[in-house]
Amino acid sequence: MKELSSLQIERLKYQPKLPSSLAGGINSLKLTEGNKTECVKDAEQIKKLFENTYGKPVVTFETSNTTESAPERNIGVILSGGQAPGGHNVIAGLYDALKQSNPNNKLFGFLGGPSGVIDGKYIEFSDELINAYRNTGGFDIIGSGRTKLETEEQFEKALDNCKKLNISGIVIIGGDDSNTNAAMLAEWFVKNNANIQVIGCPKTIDGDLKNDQIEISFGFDTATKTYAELIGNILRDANSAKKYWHFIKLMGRSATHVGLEVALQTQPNITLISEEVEAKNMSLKQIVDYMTDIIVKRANEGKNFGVALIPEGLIEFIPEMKTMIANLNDVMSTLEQDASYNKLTVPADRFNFIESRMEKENAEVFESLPVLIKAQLLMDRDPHGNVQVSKIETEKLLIEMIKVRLEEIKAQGEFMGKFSDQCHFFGYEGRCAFPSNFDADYCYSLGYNAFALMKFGLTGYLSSVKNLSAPAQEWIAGGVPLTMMMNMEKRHGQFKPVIKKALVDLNGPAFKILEENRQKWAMEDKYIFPGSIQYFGPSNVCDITTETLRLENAAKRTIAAV
Ligand code: FBP
Repeated sequence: MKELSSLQIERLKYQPKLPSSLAGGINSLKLTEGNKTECVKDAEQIKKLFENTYGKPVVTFETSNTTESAPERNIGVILSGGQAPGGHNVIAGLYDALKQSNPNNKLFGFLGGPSGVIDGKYIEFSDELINAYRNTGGFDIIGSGRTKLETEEQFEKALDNCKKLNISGIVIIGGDDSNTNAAMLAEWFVKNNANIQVIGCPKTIDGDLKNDQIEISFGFDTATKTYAELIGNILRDANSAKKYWHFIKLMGRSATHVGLEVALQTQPNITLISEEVEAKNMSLKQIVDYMTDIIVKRANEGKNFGVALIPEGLIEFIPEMKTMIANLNDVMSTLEQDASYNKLTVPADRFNFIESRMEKENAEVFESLPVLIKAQLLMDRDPHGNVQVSKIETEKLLIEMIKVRLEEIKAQGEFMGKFSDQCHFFGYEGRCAFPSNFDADYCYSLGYNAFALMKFGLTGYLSSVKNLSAPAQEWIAGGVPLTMMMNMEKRHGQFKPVIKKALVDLNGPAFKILEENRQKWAMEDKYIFPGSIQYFGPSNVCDITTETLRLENAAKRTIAAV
């Protein structure tokens, strides 16, 4: 019986590339400090909440000519939130740096996400375990979870468990919510003289943890390449059979970075961008009209087929829905304790009860939705207070509304075609793929660099590796204070400090390409078929990163040159 596939065997042997500033060795580094930093918004409140970790400088590493010996230390690591390709390589990079620094150092992995450090569930990594997971997808080496770290009791338990293991640093690998956890924990440890550093690593396939300092979150490259391959295959199927409209919902939570990137890679007929819907104040009816118009025009040219990309978080960006969901969240945050609500078992009674507590206009919007969508909107929020958009079937809502609209147009004699739909949801398919060479290298560098930040005594920082559209050797390694990315937002009905999500920039070069071309792509079938991720072969096939990053970095270079 075979235990590993040929690809698994070959990927285990891959040696990820490091930036040359780190490649000289972990004990031969020099740190340069930049200017002090400010948070993105709500500075007064954030400063007060992060008295000890606020305002630190951005830092960068260079190779130094001297080599220093390093004292022995134990470090913990947590994988947090949704899976993203490359997580295992962050741990491998961290492990290699730590062992290079001092072979007696130990790395502990907390199991099942942040709850592992609270409950004291952990494993100690060995060479054998790490070697079995190098360059693999998934988070299964220690598992992940979405527990929010915020209470005094949780922090105390975390401290106790770290003390038992003599841990002096924790690396939290996560997205915006998980790195908010990292910032909270870092601040609490300093305030309580715990002598435990906390460093975050930017993970999420959603691509929404980025800013001037963080060019891309890891996993975005591999996930979008995986979806682009699948969409390319569907485009070819649609173009071969010529009988279906494929509606593809794409993961990405609130932001549409995933949708935009795969649209640039595949050029489908329709791509909805949530951020544009919000900016243009488009109602659900206007979105339906926009899509129907393209379906009718194509049908009138004999093309009863096409592919439409729908962002997972669309519903939260349609203005009337957004206001309604905010109101619904407030109402729902009071329901747990409400005996008269909790005794209701029939969905319709629950809907009526909730509507009676909502503001009139919002209640009307909620009331107008199909039962399926209403029920999906009432599902539990995640521990960070987010609506679980992956469970809301927006694509089905749109299809139902488009069918009604097509009937109306047919009655007026302006639509003679057919509309036959197929629904897909691409999300989980991409989150655990074998990391692309880019993600394998980037993640390994992030992990290695996280230990470098610890070596210099920093805490409350996010591991940062920049200049990512250049070859790996030219990447710039350093760190960014987590508080720099924070602002106050309403969660579970209360204002909390959180890392601000980066949404699609409608003035950015990636969106501009979509905007300039989408009319042509809607009608002329300029499909691109990217094929599957390649790991072995020419560098221009295997090592390239996303279109979004390429375009954004090219634009930055142009601005810098002026
Ligand atoms: P993170 O923000 O934790 O990286 O998770 C991203 C994501 O994959 C979203 O795109 C999606 O909405 C969500 O996780 C799904 O969550 P779950 O894995 O709990 O179903």
